[in-house]
Amino acid sequence: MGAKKISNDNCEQAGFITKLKSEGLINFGQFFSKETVKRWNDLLDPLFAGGSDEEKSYVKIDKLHSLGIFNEFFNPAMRSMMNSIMPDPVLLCFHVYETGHSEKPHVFSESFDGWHRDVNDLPGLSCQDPNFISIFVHLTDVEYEGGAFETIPGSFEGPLASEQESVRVTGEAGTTYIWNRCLLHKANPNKSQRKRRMLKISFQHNYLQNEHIISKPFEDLLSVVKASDNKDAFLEFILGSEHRFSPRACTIDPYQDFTGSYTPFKANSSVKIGLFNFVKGVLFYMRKARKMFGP
Ligand SMILES: O=C(O)CCC(=O)C(=O)O
Ligand SMILES: [Fe+2]
Repeated sequence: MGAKKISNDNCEQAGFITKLKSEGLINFGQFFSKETVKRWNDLLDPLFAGGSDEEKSYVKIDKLHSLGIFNEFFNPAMRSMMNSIMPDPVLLCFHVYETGHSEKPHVFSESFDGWHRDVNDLPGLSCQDPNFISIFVHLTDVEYEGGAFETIPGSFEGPLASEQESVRVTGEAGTTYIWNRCLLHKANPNKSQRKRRMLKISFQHNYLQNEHIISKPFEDLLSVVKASDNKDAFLEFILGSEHRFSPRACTIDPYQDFTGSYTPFKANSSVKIGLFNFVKGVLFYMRKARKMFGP
């Protein structure tokens, strides 16, 4: 796929974008049919079998691909919905997880009762714009006390305050919604006896730093998809095929040749890194490399 120019044109044509910008949350209802969800669950059941009632467990992207769920998820409606949000979506998460009975939220339970934002500081980007998106698909019915995801519409910035109105997303299996990861949100404790099974995907612009897309599971899957007989440029792109040069690869076309005049700077200094900062830098990259390539 060639370089694409980043533009908001397709965003403006899609009616739900205005709502997504103001509230940060859109419910698409039964995006996937009951039959589809049942088929996916039949494939997933054996992989989730066993484990205690409290346990949290995952089926990861490679497995979901080999089961056919990955390809089926990206149906034409899903592709056009994602492309309406941004022209250059790249994944950072695609997995199914189950959360069992618990008195505490399964993430960030130590902070403000589980309330958190996934992304805070976006130099140069507006939090309200849909730059960091997650899609959730309930694979089990989720009731109010069944570990429902909760968020505060419009809470892109500013502190958490008591009495703010929030939405707990309940709904039958197949319920699909998208939300801006800059919103304040939490996972409620699952007080029911049923495990909550959720399909989660997250995506963001190709040009943004993305450590996930350069991790082994994603890179391995990109190779598999590239080797497939059915060439699929969309799947290759969302798996980072254009993200190859650095974590900050940019696919924006140059506007035009710059013709204005400028004065080159003359070197008048040099970089000096003290031993302390050098060692700190080395340790930082060693830790990062271990995280990326380690066991
Ligand atoms: O599992 C949930 O309901 C929410 C988890 C969460 O905080 C997230 O996916 O960012
Ligand atoms: Fe989160």
